[in-house]
Amino acid sequence: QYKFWATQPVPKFGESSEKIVEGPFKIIEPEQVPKDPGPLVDGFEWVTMDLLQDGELEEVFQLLSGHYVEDDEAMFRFNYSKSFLKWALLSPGWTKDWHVGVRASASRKLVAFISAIPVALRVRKKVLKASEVNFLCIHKKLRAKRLAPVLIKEITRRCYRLGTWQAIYTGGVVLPKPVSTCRYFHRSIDWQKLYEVGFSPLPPNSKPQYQVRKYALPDHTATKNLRAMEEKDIDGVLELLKSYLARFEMAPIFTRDEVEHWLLYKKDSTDEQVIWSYVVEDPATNKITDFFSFYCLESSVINNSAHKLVRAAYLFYYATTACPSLTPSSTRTDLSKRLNELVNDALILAKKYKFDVFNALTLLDNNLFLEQQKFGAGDGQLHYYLYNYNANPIAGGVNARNQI
Ligand code: YNC
Ligand code: MG
Repeated sequence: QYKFWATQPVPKFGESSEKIVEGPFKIIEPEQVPKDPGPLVDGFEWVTMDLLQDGELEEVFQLLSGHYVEDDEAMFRFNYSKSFLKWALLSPGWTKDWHVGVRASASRKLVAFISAIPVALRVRKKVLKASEVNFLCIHKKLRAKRLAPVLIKEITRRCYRLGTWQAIYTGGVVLPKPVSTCRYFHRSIDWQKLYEVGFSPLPPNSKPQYQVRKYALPDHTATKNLRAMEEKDIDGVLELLKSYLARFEMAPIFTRDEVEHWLLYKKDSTDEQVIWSYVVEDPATNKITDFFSFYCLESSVINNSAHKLVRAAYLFYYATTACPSLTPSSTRTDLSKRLNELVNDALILAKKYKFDVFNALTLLDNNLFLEQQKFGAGDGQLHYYLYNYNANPIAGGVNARNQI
């Protein structure tokens, strides 16, 4: 059981549930970190991928689109677009060194990948200089050969080499030992299509037309002074987001550059749009009082002649001043009312931009609107893990960017 993970600086299952003093499992001496990668099985070699080269980006895209995460019944597989991969992997502070590939020596074919990006991650009161590890993927023909631990050890070495001693990662699989666990919720937008691809069942005693009516949405948003986020909003959004996230036990510390990168869609970009962000500006004070964002991640439908892709919007960051910690006169009921208004508008916008479904996790204040906005619990869970940092469990969800 967990032959590899048992050797790593992570908590074990079944250890006492008493409160621990939080901190690293081990201190690594920089001079003890090997300067070169460990050995790979014969016939394969390490490569560093240059995602600024369209050909190399295309190779990572192709590997993931054929071999990345599927649901348990193998009906859908994430289809991260090239624009998405640039957004996710070329974020502020990125380094090529953390875009690690494995090629077959003879054919030069890319057969595995793992990546990391830097993040300042706050865990309760401490801020860790950490990495977010994501997009671990091994070609289907090379599975179950213990290659994953080799990739994980290599990305660890490369993080250590750059003085990054902690990491955060997420996954649907259970490993020792989650610091937090979230559930996926789904809100149908095009119920008929979701039914046809086998994503949404027809509940007993219902009829398709009832389901379609249940999920109908207005054509226009309702929140006053809501508009797409612009360049001039970056500082306002940064300030609002920072104060809103302060009340959660774990969250990244955003910089201005990160707000710009993760939240602002540049209309002049040649990339297709990945992120949609909206703000509410108070016309009296010109302050940003609310914002929300969602990103686009399509899934391939694996065996369906009518539909090839499901277009999903994922709720990303949001914040509102209508919350007790920002506005002392505001109650939890006010917060709930405001979030329902904002998320209902997010659904309306997602419909306008042709999304089929809107997904959210049980984190931040999402429990205040999921039911009212007709989200249903999915069967997927998302576990959050910290590497080389012992932390007490975090209830009610955390928020790291690498939920993406
Ligand atoms: C997983 N998702 O338990 P034990 S999420 C971590 N994350 O080890 P093999 C995983 N470990 O149990 P395969 C894992 N899945 O013996 C499996 N493992 O201790 C562990 N799928 O290796 C597993 N992408 O090579 C076991 O398995 C060992 O050939 C078995 O490869 C696994 O990106 C995988 O789901 C997932 O491509 C690569 O199945 C493959 O099956 C695959 O024999 C489809 O491996 C795509 C997929 C995973 C998405 C993600 C986050 C990854 C985090 C990795 C851990 C990072 C730690 C921090 C490092 C930086 C530290 C600093 C500073
Ligand atoms: Mg393997």
